[in-house]
Amino acid sequence: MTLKLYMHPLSSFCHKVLVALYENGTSFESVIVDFSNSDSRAAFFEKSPMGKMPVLQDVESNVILPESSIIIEYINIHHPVHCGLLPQDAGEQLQVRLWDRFFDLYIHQPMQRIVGERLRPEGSLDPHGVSEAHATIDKAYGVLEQHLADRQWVASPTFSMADCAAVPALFYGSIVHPFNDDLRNTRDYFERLVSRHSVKRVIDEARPYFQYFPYRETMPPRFLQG
Ligand SMILES: N[C@@H](CCC(=O)N[C@@H](CS)C(=O)NCC(=O)O)C(=O)O
Repeated sequence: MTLKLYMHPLSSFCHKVLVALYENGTSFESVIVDFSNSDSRAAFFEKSPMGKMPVLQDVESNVILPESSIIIEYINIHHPVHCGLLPQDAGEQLQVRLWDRFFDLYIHQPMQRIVGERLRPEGSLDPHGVSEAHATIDKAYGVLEQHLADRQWVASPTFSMADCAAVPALFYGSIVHPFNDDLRNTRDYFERLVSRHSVKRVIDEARPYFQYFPYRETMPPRFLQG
């Protein structure tokens, strides 16, 4: 198999790339990284010096790439099957990249900050950082709600890389910072996302691992039970 994805089924940034791979119909081998296993960890750090997943390895062309957005762009260029995750038009591409950044920076990373707090030892808690993260997500949900008023997908007429970025940001984001009743467009958009085959498949594959998610007690039963 020419493409290997180093990943973990619970990892939110891996979900973003998995959605893209399933949407595109790309064949790949997944290699599960286990940070608790020293051999798996050491082998992974050789490929990803920052220790962040996902990482894509293209064995045939000897390319190793971290960063979810860059991996999706690489697949779009070098392994297109059904791809359309980045539109042809340069102006539309910018919109896709803009909204991809929006989800990663203003919802996904603050969500990680909130989840990470539950993994910190007693003396290292940072409630101020957590409340800043909640405030950032709150602001971002407001911006998204307005933007989605007349759109089916967030950045282009068809499902794009920006929607791939939206999936884990809103999936885990809605658990740690639920949508309030005013966010109708955002709720409807989220339902459109989770009803796609690619997204259902990612959630199905993650389900056995949801028991390890620090906020599992607030996960909606429909995702826990399938
Ligand atoms: N900017 C990176 C973020 C990747 C990232 O934060 N990955 C998390 C898993 S969702 C990770 O590897 N965390 C391990 C760690 O920080 O030790 C991307 O887009 O791929």
